[in-house]
Amino acid sequence: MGKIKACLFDLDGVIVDTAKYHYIAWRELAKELGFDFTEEDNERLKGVSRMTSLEILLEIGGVTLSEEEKIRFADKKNENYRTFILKMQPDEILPGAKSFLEELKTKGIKIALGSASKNAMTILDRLELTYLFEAIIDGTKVSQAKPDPEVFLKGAEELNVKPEECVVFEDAEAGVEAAKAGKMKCVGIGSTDVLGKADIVIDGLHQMDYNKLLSLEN
Ligand code: B16
Ligand code: MG
Repeated sequence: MGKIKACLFDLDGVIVDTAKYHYIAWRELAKELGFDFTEEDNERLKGVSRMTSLEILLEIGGVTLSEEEKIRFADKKNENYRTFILKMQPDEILPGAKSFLEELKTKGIKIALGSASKNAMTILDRLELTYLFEAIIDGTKVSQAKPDPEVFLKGAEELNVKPEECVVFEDAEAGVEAAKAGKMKCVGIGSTDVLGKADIVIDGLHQMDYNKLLSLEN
């Protein structure tokens, strides 16, 4: 690759753990529909869009709904989920995330968000991180879900950099695939078993710094 000019970050699982709030809200919906939804089931929803998440949930419960009902239930889940994220505090930022973003800023590396969430702006505001992002590509701005590279390609475009100059940080397999499909370098956050296609895999952004980033140029 060329010189690294930008870093693109997924939100849930990379900068903050919103999965726990998604889980509570989906579990309540499942309960209302008459079935159990476990934490293990919730793993399947990470990085997946809201409507696809609902489809997976309904498949688990063996429930069929009309399109109209699906929209109503997805809205209901989102309203419940928002009561949690509206109470989020900056101390919920995952370890090392803010200091790494700040370090990138001082080194002149551009920063974008590339998330499936339609609530990304609210979350970044609650965490007081919005000012660090030059571009925010979220679920309201894309038509193709990861593993399609659209979300990251749009991020590169808004930052005015080439895909080859970007490094993506992702916790979901589909996100790693999206980065690779977009010809970007990728740092996986989580386990090598799931994120084996990433260039390197780390436990979290606390294990990342500018020098380690530059080592990806080679
Ligand atoms: P919303 P990411 C994803 O965030 C979550 O991992 C996924 O569980 C959620 O369904 C999706 O956002 C959509 O979220 O309902 O807020 O639009 O990992 O892409 O930052
Ligand atoms: Mg994620």
